[in-house]
Order: sequence, then structure tokens, then C-alpha cells
Amino acid sequence: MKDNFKSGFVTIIGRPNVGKSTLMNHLIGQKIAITSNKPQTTRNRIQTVYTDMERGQIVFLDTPGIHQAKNKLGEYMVNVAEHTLSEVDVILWLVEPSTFIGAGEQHIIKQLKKTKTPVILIINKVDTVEREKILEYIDAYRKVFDFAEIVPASALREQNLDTVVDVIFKYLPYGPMFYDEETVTDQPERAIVAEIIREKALHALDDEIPHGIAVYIDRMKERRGQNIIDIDATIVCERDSHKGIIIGKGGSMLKKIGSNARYEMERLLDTQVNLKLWVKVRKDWRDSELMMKNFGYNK
Ligand code: GDP
Ligand code: K
Ligand code: MG
Repeated sequence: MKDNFKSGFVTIIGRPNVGKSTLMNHLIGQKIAITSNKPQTTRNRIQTVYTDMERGQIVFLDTPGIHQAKNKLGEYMVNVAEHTLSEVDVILWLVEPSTFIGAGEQHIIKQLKKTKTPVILIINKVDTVEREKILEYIDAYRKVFDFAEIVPASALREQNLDTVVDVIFKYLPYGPMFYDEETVTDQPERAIVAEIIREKALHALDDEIPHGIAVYIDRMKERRGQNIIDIDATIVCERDSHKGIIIGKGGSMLKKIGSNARYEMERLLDTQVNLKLWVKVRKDWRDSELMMKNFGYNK
């Protein structure tokens, strides 16, 4: 390790769907956080690690979005996000490429003004706009907050991500390695597997249901001497009608979710996966702290 090795914590904040999870996955070069075009895809704080033996180690915290809470799960998610701001060394704020700074952004600015942590603004998804417009967006944001840096980028197309890493290192303090070189996340395999199933369900289902689902792993076991893992998992939803939709005609929807999830698990775990899925109804679990704890959303 070098004398001038840097290390620290970086939180990625921003409104739902701006690309926070996508950015984190592409920065560390591995898909850990699930992504989808639906808001509130990310519920817990997920930690990932980027190590460059020459420069340092960045620990990223992918947080749920900062927004107005509607139920206990919402409150929990907002708490996790706002709490993180003062604990980290650098804040990455992701925004859509636009000059419009609305109520959601104003709410975030209010939170940012409470901390002394340097804020790097990432104007994401610049692959979707004309190059000439980017300066206007930078200008609009420069006026509303004193950013340490402003970087236009595309998380999805991996444009300008080297610059993102460079500016993060610029603001990180000198420090030790927190994790060994191979570590990419603090998430246990079981949690990642559950999240993969939740992602495939989000992708396959209509807008109404996904907010109300949780996934837990009943069993995850490697068959001795064989390159195969048996995984039993349960998708929890809030209504009987939702259960019907998740299962689908003749089980077709559940089959689709299962085979998409299995494909990705096999790539992640580098083994064959035998996945069995169940669906259960737990009415209003998002308003029950006890049930939330059960599904891994701990205060
Ligand atoms: P999060 O809610 O902020 O974590 O957002 P996600 O990472 O889940 O991404 C939301 C959606 O935006 C997904 O469909 C992504 O594929 C898409 N997305 C993320 N980054 C980019 C980008 O740089 N360009 C484009 N075109 N789409 C992006
Ligand atoms: K999302
Ligand atoms: Mg996310």
C-alpha cells in the first residue's frame, strides 16, 4: 500500500430513477444493486467497494431515494438516505439532464445545506441529450448550490466515469484499506439473490404491485459434490388479487420471473441453480415494523 493511499465513504443520492444503482454497478464493474425503471427499487443501504491499489479505496453507499414518505417502509427509506449525508466523506448527487430544478431537487438541496460534506453533482444520462445543452444544465445547477465539482456523465453508456472516479479521489482523505482487494460488497449472497428475484418481478409486473412486494430466501444450499445450488424463495405481496397476477395464467408469470432470475443467478454464482418460487400474501406488511424486520429492513 502506498503512503498517499486514500480511502473513504461516498454516498450516491438523488431522486428515484436518476440512475444511482446503475452508476454504482458500472463504477465497480459488477451488478450488485438491482435497477429498474420504477421508483423505489432500492430499499436498503447497499455498500460496494472500488479498489485501486495505486490510488485508494472508495466505499460506495447506494441509498434509497430522498423523497416524502408515505408509509413505514417509506419513512425507513428516507431515514436511511438522510442519515447518511453527514457520515460520509463525499456526496454524489445524481440528477437528470435538465435545467428544471423542481420541488424534489429543492428538498435535496435543503438537506445538503445542513452538511459540510463536499457534494459532487453528476448530471447523468447525457447520452439522451444534445451535447450543446449540457452547459445550460451545469449553469442552472451552479446557481442553486456551491458544488465541489459538476460532472456530466452517462452511467449506462459508461461515458465520463473515469472523471467521476478522479474527482471522488480528489476529495477523499488519506486513509487505510477498509476491505481486502477482492471485496466488492457487504451484501451477503442470500440478499443479492433475493434482490435479483425482486428485480425480475419489478420488470415483469405492472406498476401497482411492485411497491408491495418483498422477497425472502427460505433455503439456499449447495448440493454436495455437484455444481448446483438449490434455492427456495418466497415472493410476499399485499393482496390476494396481486398473488394471482404474480402467479399468472397457468403459472406463466411466476415462471417468467423465475427463469429470468435463475439465468442471472447462474452467472453471478457461476453454478447451476435450481430455483423454486412461492407466493404468499401478507396484508399491509409495509405498515408493520415487525414484518419489515422479517424481510431484512432493519432500523
Ligand atoms: P435509481 O432509482 O436512481 O437507482 O435508478 P436505476 O439505476 O434503477 O435506473 C433507472 C433507469 O434509468 C433504468 O432503466 C436505467 O437503465 C436508466 N439509466 C440509468 N443511467 C442511465 C444513463 O446514463 N442513460 C440512460 N439512457 N439511462 C440510464
Ligand atoms: K429505479
Ligand atoms: Mg436504485
